Amino acid sequence: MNDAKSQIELLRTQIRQHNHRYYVLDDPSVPDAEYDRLMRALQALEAQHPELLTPDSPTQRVGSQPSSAFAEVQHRIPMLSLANGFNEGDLQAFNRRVQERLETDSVIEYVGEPKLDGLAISLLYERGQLQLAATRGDGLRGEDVTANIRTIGSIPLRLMGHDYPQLLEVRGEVYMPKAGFERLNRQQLEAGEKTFANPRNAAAGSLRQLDPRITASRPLAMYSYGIGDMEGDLNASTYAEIMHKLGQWGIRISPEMALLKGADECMDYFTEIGQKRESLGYDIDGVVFKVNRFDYQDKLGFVSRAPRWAIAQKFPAQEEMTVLLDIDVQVGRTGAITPVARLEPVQVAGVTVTNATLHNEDEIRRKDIRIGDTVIVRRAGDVIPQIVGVIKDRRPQQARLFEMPAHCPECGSAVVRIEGEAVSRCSGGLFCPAQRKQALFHFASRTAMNIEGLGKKLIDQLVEKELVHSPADLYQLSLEQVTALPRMGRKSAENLLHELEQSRTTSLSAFLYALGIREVGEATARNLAEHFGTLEALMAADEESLLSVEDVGPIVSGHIRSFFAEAHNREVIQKLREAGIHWPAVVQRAPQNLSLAGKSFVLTGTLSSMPRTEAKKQLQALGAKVSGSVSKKTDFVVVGENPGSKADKASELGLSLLSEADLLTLLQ
Ligand code: I6G
Repeated sequence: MNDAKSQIELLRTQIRQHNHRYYVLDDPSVPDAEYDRLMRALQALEAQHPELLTPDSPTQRVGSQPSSAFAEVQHRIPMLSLANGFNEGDLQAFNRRVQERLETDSVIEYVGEPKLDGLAISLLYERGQLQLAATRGDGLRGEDVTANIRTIGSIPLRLMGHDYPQLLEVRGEVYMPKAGFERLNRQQLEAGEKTFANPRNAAAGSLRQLDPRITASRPLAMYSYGIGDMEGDLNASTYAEIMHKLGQWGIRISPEMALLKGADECMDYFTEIGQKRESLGYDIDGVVFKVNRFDYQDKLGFVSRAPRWAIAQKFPAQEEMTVLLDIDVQVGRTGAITPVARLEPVQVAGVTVTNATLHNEDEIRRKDIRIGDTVIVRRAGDVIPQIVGVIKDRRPQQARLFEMPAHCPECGSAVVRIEGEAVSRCSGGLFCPAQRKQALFHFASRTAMNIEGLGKKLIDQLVEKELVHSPADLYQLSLEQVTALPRMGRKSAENLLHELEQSRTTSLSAFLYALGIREVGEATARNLAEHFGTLEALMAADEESLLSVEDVGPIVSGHIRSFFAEAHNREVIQKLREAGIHWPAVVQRAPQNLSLAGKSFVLTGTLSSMPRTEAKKQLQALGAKVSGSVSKKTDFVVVGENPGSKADKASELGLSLLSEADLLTLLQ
């Protein structure tokens, strides 16, 4: 019995340590299989000795049954809100107010942290055990979501160490990482369930589930931003010290937290976090600055339920409302017809947005978007603006449903939708000028034939004047023809012909990519070139040999075969080669001789010893495959400084993470 007790305690300690490394430090210490073994051993022992079961056991995260409602919780100390700042003036004014109230001219020390776009939460620990978790609610009363919060891996059921106060209320923000959000929405779509408009809604919806088993299946996480009530000794005189202690007790705190002197350093930090925003792996809507010293915080006090010692400096909103004026369609390179929303112009994150992609017909139906609706537009970083939802209350009576046109608006060919595919396509192929223009634009792009100066406008003119029908025609253009184009000087025409001349020397992989075969991106083109060595061998390849190429499955092999089976495509290739397009012989590698053959890598974050492109080249030279996205097939993720969401995803999938030092050892 005593033996079982100590064995159970040992297993619990080990599992808690692994949880801490995995969820809190983002630094897994054992493979998933080992973790699962420990968990199963603990479950088995607890089943044999139910009298030894305790609520803080790592096996007890999903213990409770669905409830019919959440109980109300009165907060021991109100959960306040924060004053907002929207520009540098607001931040400078905040700093001046702080100095004036403190009657000092000295530089004030602040702590800066990203402000997560999630839900505020209060966690009550008594003698180190998690007793109660409540949402913010109206700040005075929230909802008891303890059963759900217990399912979140990054929230400890029991604090680490011994020097924590008897009673400690930890406050923080529960959020859903962007990678987890994308995955959840994909799963929801596949299951025919409703998708979430953004990670915040997904986090809120997941936390307010009456069945904790559903919450347990959702990728939620938490960062703490301070404490509420407390009984016992804390021995801290600054916010930074408290946050450090919380970290030691196993609570997750932001790795971006920084000590800053005065408003100018705060402003620099705000700019820095703004630049990092897209790569953080979770949504943030600003930066919070807090006066670090507690004696100063006490002296500053509160005004209308917000502390005078803190400010939330906001980024420009990424979501705004506007009216959907109409839906047009655009024809892409492969004939895909994409509905595009025409919007009443609206400023989103500092840019005027007039169009947004609507992806496909199903997406419009699923979101129940109608022409005339008031919609929510989201623009994040470089991402094309999206319509995330409709405000149904504002739907006018005359709002209309969208209908996919039966004929291509560019060439009049029939629009077809293959069963099982979400995309509708123009059946006009390269007879459709829109497809031709897009194909030429792709052919000329930097990572394809790299024909500088051959942009969209020039391609439009060449196609409309019927000078160019296929990429091969580009190489037949004369100086007179190009000079005669509107707004084209002799010098520019000469430059274009020079660029075309230069592009005649290329590589097999760039040429394959330039052909624009469906779903053959740069990496697949490279794999095909290395595998087959010559264009002739690839053109003659049967399905079996295509399937043996890395990254090529039945769909891609089907696209490749039907591309080369098309007489018109073979003719264009022939003409291109006659026009002098050539490449050096491809050195086919013997993968079995290479130390990293068959291993797949993903690089994330900044490397200090070399650019990522160089690391990629060196890994590929050793036979490794370097991919841009993390999946179950990834063997190693190399994590540099300030890694992006790929590192989060890799941790979630339990993949092996390598540091830059590990990478250098491998390359040597
Ligand atoms: O809602 C919040 C987000 C982040 C906060 C907060 C915070 O600090 C990083 N801090 C306080 C003090 C409050 N709300 C009230």
